[in-house]
Amino acid sequence: MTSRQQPKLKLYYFNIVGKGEPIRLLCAYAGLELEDYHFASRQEFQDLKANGKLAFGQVPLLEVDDGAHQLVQSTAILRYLAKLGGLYPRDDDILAAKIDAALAQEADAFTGPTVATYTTRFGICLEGDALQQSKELIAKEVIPRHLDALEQLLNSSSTGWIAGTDQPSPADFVWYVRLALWLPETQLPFQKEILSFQGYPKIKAFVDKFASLEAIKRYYADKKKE
Ligand SMILES: N[C@@H](CCC(=O)N[C@@H](CS)C(=O)NCC(=O)O)C(=O)O
Repeated sequence: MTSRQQPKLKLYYFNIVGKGEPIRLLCAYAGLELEDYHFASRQEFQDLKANGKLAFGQVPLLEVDDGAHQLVQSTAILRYLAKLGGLYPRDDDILAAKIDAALAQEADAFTGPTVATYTTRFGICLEGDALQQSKELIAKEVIPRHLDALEQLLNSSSTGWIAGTDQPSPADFVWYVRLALWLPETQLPFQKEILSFQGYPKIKAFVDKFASLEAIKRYYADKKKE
């Protein structure tokens, strides 16, 4: 898509992977021009919040056409961008529901790790042994259970993409970032077999296939030069 055809897009987020990276990667893959704005400080984010620009007080925020629209919630943003870029079906409700389910499943899978990492944000008072015990349960039981389910899903995909789409869908961008970029950085006590997807050949193939996409390789090569 050329810049003349597409709305003007500006992403506001921190200079971290988090919820911003799937958005950046989807734009890179779909050829959507995106201004990737990083807050210079936490105060700048707090100011944006105080100005009422963030519907739920959270980022990422995608500003469309110089403030004509302010979109929040990363999965809503991803679906919007994927529609612009031809990566989300507009006339196949069943396929769309499968993509949505894979997106929702990612959120379910990573609720535990997210809460255990950012306890106070969620009003959870776990600490000490109780927190450690939770982290171990998440790393040894919860995430492996979700990976088993993802492995099954990929096993039934004829394309190697999670929802069986011909091209990567928003679900693939979200899962890739979680599996390949977020998981290895967490402080949860994962066994090294999990982090290298041993016993999950389809997940390993998915991660490798995604990382080998020309647009994704180019995106990271360009980033290195910055
Ligand atoms: N479900 C939301 C979660 C967004 C979220 O948790 N954003 C964090 C940053 S990664 C945030 O804005 N936190 C508010 C804060 O730090 O005060 C999404 O997917 O966009």
